[in-house]
Amino acid sequence: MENVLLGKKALNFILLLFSLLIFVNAQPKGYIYEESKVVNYSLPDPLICNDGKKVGSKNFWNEKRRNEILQLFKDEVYGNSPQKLIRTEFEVIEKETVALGGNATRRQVVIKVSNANRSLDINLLIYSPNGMKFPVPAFLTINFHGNHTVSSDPEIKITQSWVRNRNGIKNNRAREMDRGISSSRWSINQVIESGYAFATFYYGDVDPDFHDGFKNGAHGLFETEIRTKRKDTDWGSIAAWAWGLSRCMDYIHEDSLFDHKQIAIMGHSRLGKTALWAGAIDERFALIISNNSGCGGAALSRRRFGETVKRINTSFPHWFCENYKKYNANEEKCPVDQHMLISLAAPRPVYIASAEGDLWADPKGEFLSAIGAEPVYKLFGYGLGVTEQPSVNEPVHGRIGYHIRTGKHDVTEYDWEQYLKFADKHFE
Ligand code: GTR
Repeated sequence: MENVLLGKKALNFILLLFSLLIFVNAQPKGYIYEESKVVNYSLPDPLICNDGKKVGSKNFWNEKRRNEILQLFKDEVYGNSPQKLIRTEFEVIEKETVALGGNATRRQVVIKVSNANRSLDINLLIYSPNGMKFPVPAFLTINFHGNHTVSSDPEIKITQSWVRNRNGIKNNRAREMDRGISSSRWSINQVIESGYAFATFYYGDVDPDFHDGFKNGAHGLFETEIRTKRKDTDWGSIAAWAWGLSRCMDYIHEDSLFDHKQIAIMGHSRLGKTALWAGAIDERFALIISNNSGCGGAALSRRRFGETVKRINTSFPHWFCENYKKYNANEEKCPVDQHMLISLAAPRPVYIASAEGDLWADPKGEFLSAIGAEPVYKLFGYGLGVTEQPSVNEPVHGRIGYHIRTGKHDVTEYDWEQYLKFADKHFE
């Protein structure tokens, strides 16, 4: 018996070593993955104004400091999105009251945004729970590969927008055979069963994710402006995707299906960065969820743990504004760090989710951002509820929610279970 137990232990140990090896190799080389190698840094104080005044009340925060921080993020990190009001039309192009085995009603809506002779179509897919009293709260999400990939439902329209060449796609066109390939990331049935509507759109409808000098997508829509040269403070792609979330919210506000005061937004990875920025600039979003958003999202940049500002600006030169490149290997000169992005969500509930195997996104740095944002939440009488990073799979659901789960960079059923509990708790 003892031998069997010993054998089992040895096997588990070998398996652990093996998965550690795979995991270590999966992270790009030459970056920091150990806490002992993190440089000393000090964070800018979200409660000290540009003129040195200390914020002591929520009114002072709302009237002065919040705007200062927001403007710093616009000018130095994500860029300023156009304020111009342009024409937005909505058309429900399809509706089926017996979807997802009868539990839901499906709607597909085209949001057409026009400026002069240019226009852009955002395709919003909505499932709403059947047999519920309306209006209902909802999760508005942004997806990576097209609406047809979030579920195997054969009626979902296939995107006509540019898609990444991956898994055998060669011509940047979406394929019929990819229906449902990302469904493990979207617990749509659980969302519906919990009494929420689920809405999603494809990020490539808003801005194709490659650097074309800001000609296509939402940037291209504003090309007709007199401006010929982009400014260093102009919006990048993350700001464009966030702008797309706001255009979907414009539609949601017109539709009596939705409880307009209970709309949560959620995104993963680069789209988790997007969800945080959208929540900062558009206060209509009542709850904000960042899944494994990492560098330029929830993680503190000054730690230089995993992905760095220099690396992200080099791999993805179109995501942020030009000014952000000033902070390549120079993070301490940036007037903001990402805890201040989280603070812009206050006093709304915000959730930061990390994964143990996602060192590239710096789970500890994501947690420390939550801690760094807490003084702002405290002005409103709210907090996170812990002072140390919780153990894996031990979520905390204060007004700031946080968990680190086992597993890799991904969205899982476990993540969705937490988001649903968190929304249940905070959407009374
Ligand atoms: C990675 C990038 C991350 C994260 C991720 C994703 O390549 O380094 O910042 O955004 O992509 O969006 O999947």
